[in-house]
Amino acid sequence: MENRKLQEIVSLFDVQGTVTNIAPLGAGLINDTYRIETAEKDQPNYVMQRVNNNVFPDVDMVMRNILAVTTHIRQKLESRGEQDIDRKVLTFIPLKNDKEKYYALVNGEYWRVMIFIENAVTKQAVNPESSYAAGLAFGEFESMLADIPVELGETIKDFHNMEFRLQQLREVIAQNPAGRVDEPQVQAMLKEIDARAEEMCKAERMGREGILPKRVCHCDTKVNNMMFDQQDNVLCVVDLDTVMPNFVFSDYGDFLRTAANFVAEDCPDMEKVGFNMDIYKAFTEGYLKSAAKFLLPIEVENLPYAAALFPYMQCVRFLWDYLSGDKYWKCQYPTHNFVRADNQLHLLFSIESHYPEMKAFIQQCMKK
Ligand code: GN1
Ligand code: MG
Repeated sequence: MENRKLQEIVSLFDVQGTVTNIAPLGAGLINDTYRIETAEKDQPNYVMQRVNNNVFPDVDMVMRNILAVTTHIRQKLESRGEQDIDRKVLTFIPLKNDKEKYYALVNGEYWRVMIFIENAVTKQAVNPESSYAAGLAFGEFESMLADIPVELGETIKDFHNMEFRLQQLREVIAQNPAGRVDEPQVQAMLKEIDARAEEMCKAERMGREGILPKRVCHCDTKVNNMMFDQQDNVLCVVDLDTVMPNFVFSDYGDFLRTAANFVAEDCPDMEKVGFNMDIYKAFTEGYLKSAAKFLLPIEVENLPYAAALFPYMQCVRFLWDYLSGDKYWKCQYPTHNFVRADNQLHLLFSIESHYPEMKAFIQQCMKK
């Protein structure tokens, strides 16, 4: 996008200092992100983002959620006497002419600005040490938000609702818009999906029975949604658009889905797909260290289920997109979505084979 236009948009926000440079930042697939540099040494640099309104239909709700969450975390950090708070929680900047408003609507596009966290890095992959740190950080994030005084909105409706995702799949099977339903590999995959459908929807059932609560969760707990300092300590959790009430399984399960697979989620070599128990153990230990104090027994007991649920759900979602004709995820080749779905199914197989070991490890952590 043109620099002049970006300059105009930044100028709507209450930023301090003189803007000297604007350059694209990162490689996010959903939002467009820019780094805003200011001249003065004692003024912060900023990050400016265009929020993807197709994925997030209610940007006002997204920003209300984010403000509630960052304000609450900031208060917690202050009351604990933490130093360097601007690097430990995101700081959003209001508009110049409306200090209550944290986004600008310009020509139908939604923009927001936050302080750039200096000397921080993101990671694309974890080792057991950073996985432990990530577990601690996401558990701590949920723990700090356990007593948030406002009810957050659901920024993507039914985002991690397994019953809904299966319903979507059934609908696309009935319509068969891409003519792919009868492919033998699709039919074989559907058998595997059906065999587990009942079990995999148990979170929704427990929710209805009133025995499983929803809590404020991050809902996109990827490794690369955390900022680390130069010493590998987690500074803060970022990418807060999907923060919403959900079962805790979301954060635990989706992290492991992305971090504990030996290969990328679209690796076509299914023999290489598998669940890395070292990452699993390190993450689980960190997570339980900060989360055990508020988790209910039913939540702890079902963590292995959560680890299986997310590859299963992602398999269903990728297959749904494959059968829809690849409308949601960008594809590099015609069977890309099917390969992704197959990869997730193989990850699930591997997780299932580790169930007893996973359960034993959780019990061991809970005794500490
Ligand atoms: C999408 O764009 P990205 O990678 O952050 C998706 C996640 C999926 C993921 C699978 C809003 O996330 O739920 O797990 O792709 N986000 C949305 O690659 O649908
Ligand atoms: Mg991200």
